[in-house]
Amino acid sequence: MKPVKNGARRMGRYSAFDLARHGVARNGWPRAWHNHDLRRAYDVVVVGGGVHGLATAYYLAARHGISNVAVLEKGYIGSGGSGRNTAIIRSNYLTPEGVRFYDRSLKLYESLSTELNFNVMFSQRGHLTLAHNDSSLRTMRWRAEVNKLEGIDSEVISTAQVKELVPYLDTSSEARYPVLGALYHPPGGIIRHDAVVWGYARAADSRGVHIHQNTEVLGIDVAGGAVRGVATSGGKVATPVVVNATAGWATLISDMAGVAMPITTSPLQAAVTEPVRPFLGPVIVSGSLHVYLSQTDRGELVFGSAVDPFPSYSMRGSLDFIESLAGHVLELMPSLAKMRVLRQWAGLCDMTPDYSPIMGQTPVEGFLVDVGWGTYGFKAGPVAGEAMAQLIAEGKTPELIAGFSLDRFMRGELLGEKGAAAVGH
Ligand code: PYC
Repeated sequence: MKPVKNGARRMGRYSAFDLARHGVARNGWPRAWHNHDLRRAYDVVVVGGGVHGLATAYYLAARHGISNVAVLEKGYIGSGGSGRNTAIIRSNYLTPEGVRFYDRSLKLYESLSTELNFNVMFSQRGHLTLAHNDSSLRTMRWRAEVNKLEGIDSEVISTAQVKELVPYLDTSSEARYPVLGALYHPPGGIIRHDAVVWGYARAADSRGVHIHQNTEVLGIDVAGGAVRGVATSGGKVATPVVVNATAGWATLISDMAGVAMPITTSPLQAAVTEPVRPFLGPVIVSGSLHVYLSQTDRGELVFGSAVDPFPSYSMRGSLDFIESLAGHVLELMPSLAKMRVLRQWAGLCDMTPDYSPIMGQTPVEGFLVDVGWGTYGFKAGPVAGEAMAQLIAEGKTPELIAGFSLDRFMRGELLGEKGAAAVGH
């Protein structure tokens, strides 16, 4: 394969012959994104090379023609929350602001493979949130009504309908936590999270964005109330705009600009089993049992749980977690008893007081935030990137994120999205 000279060739399709040839060649694949020297100045510096940061950079270049942009990532791209979530996409939230926002993201995900010319493997297999008691059934009905008013496909279904969708689920009345019904959201599903990160990175790179991996931000230079630049492990960079698009390190980066964030950080653990024959259609969530599970295209079962009950920066799995998670999974599907868990991991969740993100401008001119995603970050990547890019390009906060501003905590106008959480917090 000849060296890639321009973005057009890289974005082009490969024939089956190309795929076979690259598959056996040792160094045959062209690089999807490139290494660059750090420029001394950028128009925009995005801190965090996850889906939020990369999407922001991509939309800045693709929609607004702003491509003198650096994405700074202290590890490798997708090594934070973007590679450590359970890749669930849905928009069946509780507040109208949340529903509208996540629905825009879902719509962007639906066309993302075409937009990026990269298969992100979005599988809209439906999403079921089980109700095991009257109060959760009431919350499901409430959510379904808000969803329908916002035009979202979402309804409460009966136990018999749940059984039809998921025959392996124990829906008997003898179950310890009987299933009384569920909130059914057909457009929800799962996606290949690495592909989303790589797709945005490749498309941003081909439009001139510089992606700097292994480049840590050490300080943010603020003078006269405005951002002037960033100090990094690769040297100093001048810039009038810094976007904090990190998770786990959101408070640390914001502190560098002198902006305090009402965020605490807790790990969220997840695990994956060996692959088995496809048997599970929709994503299953049980808030009461603190568990959600789905089957990947490769046949593995992915399980997740509630956030750990204490703040921590640990990204290791614990025995405690896997024991209680396995117990709850078996309460839902006793037939999984012989499956083996292959791996477990944790991602960091930045929790805000109202379970909603903090997005937009801050008291420091040019210092913008896209943080505080709790357990909702991955599914919001495209819309967050789109909105942040619009804010930077037009200098005006888009309506869709106006409710997520930092100053809502001073005004006491909190949003209350806890009832839409997949599991308890
Ligand atoms: O909000 O769907 C969700 C979710 C699942 C796992 C973490 N958050």
